[in-house]
Amino acid sequence: MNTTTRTMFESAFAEDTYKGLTSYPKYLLSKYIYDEKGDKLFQKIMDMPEYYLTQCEFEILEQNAAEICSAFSEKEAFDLIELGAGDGKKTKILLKELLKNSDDFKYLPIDISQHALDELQKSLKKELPEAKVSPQQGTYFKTLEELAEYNRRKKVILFLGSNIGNLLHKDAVIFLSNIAKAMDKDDMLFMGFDQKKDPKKILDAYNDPNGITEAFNKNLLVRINKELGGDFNPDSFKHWETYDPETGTAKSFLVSSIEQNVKIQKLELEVHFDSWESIHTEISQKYDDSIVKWLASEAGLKVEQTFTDSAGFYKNYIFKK
Ligand code: AVJ
Repeated sequence: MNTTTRTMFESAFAEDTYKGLTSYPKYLLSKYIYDEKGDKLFQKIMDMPEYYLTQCEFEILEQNAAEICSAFSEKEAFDLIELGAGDGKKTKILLKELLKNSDDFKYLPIDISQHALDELQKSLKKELPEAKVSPQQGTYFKTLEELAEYNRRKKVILFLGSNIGNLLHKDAVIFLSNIAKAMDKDDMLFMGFDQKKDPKKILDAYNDPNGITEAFNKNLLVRINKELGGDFNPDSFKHWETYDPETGTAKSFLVSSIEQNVKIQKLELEVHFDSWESIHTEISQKYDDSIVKWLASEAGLKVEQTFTDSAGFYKNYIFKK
């Protein structure tokens, strides 16, 4: 049986896993890392000293909160729409600043997870009770589209954390174009992009000595075992990170250290691994100004303003149509 004759799958996860493990070279999609355990491991990653991205973006927001917020609005009412709510730790810096200036805005976090939205709303009620919050459960683009349709207020869209880095450039352009479609002339997009830097610094961020990133990467195998009846032995795979300074692409792999067969019951599949055969699991793209400018122009957007941290490791850009 191969991918073309197999059409019935119990879920997108099952189908994508089947496709990835029957391809050559093998791959799995990084979006499936994030179940409950994957979310917790990513929280831990953000607390690691090696994972500089979080601290850098935090520093940018703290140091430039006033300037960023004054760019967002010249006293007209607006909606602050965030793609991927998370725990809101970084966004709260901006919310505080906006409240300080008694700007007329409403905060609309969009997330697929109702649980994440509930937690965020609870913490905002406690910490920033004056903020007007209207959580939107759903996928980014569908929700954005709906918001754009019925809403005449100015929109400022936030997409933090260099999450765009999981996309190849052609998909990043599609992603940005979809956002641009929901934007009017005065609307803004505020986004984080991790920058090209010393390759060693990048490799260390994705290969910590405590094995947290390894566990995060291997959570794909753990999840296949749990949800699809797989019998992967995660210990027989090695976490491996590469960075190409020319393209700016960091890649994560799981490499089978032995020749082995893995059964995945619910896919009715047995997967053969040669020794040292790889599974590609994630890309974490790094950028520079010219790549960002090019991506933006392909999507019909223009870079308006740029903010960076003291080390110049990370940048946040404001885009307009
Ligand atoms: C959440 C996609 C921004 O690629 O830096 C962290 C995920 N992977 N460590 C990134 C991740 C390994 C992260 N993003």
